[in-house]
Amino acid sequence: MNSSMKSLFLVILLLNILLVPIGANVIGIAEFTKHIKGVAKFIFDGEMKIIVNVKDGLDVGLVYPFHIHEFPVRNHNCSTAGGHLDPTNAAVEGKLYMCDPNQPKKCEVGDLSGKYGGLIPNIKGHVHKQINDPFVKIFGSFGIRGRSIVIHKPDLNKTRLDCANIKIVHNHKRSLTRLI
Ligand SMILES: [Cu+2]
Repeated sequence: MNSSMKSLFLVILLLNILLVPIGANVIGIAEFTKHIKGVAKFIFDGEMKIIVNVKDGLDVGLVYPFHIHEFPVRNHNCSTAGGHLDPTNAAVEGKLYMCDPNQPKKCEVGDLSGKYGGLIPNIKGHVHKQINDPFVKIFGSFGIRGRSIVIHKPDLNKTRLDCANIKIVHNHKRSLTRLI
């Protein structure tokens, strides 16, 4: 092995040491690309941490509802995402559903803005919101796998402004095997 190869190996080793701890627990990513430029990251550290970053597409002065929806989005059509993720049947058909943020357990699991408030753009139109949610899981009926995120307009019709599928990040085996 010549010296340039040795130094290359050293760089790769260093990069591994530096990068693995930072990204190790990111287990899901949803990227908004159509009307909104932004990303939602899911990090599992005993509890689900959800980080939403929006760079463009939201108006200052409005509060945008957002949820985990039951189905993945097909053909960029947000109506294919179905309803909110609600494995506990918190919303009963024919009854008015209201989420009390003081009793998040009684809310729909996917009702993130009901439990923790909507997305509020700052003066630049950017959003950085971080949530710790004890109910959202990775797999199964409470899981993010195979789901999507929908950001709604704050109007009466709850228009679906944009949506993105949650992709499970498979290259972080260490954090995944620990959880299964
Ligand atoms: Cu929704």
